[in-house]
Amino acid sequence: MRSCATQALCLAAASLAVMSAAALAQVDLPTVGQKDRAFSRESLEIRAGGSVRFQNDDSVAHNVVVRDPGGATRTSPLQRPGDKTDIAFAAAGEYDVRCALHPRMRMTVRAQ
Ligand SMILES: [Cu+2]
Repeated sequence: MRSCATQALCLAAASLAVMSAAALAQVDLPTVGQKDRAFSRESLEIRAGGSVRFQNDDSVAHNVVVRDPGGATRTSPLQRPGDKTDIAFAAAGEYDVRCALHPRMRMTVRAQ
């Protein structure tokens, strides 16, 4: 037994659900810009398990090197101007975030 009155309504409801999920994913991610060889903020607090979008708004390439609370390091692919990279912060704790190409680019993500 279908809950939709017609197949057309079912399809409309399904596509709306997909669109809103995609829209939420876009809106919900906190974003950190990379511009003038600096991160757009010095620190950011998020929920543990959340992701952060790093967006290269600069005219040069960057990357994102994340040191986890346990000391393990993750390095993103090279980000060319305009590239966006989503990085997950699974465990609660403080993460040191840097760019390997520009040692002065540093910030902290606190997940709780
Ligand atoms: Cu950089």
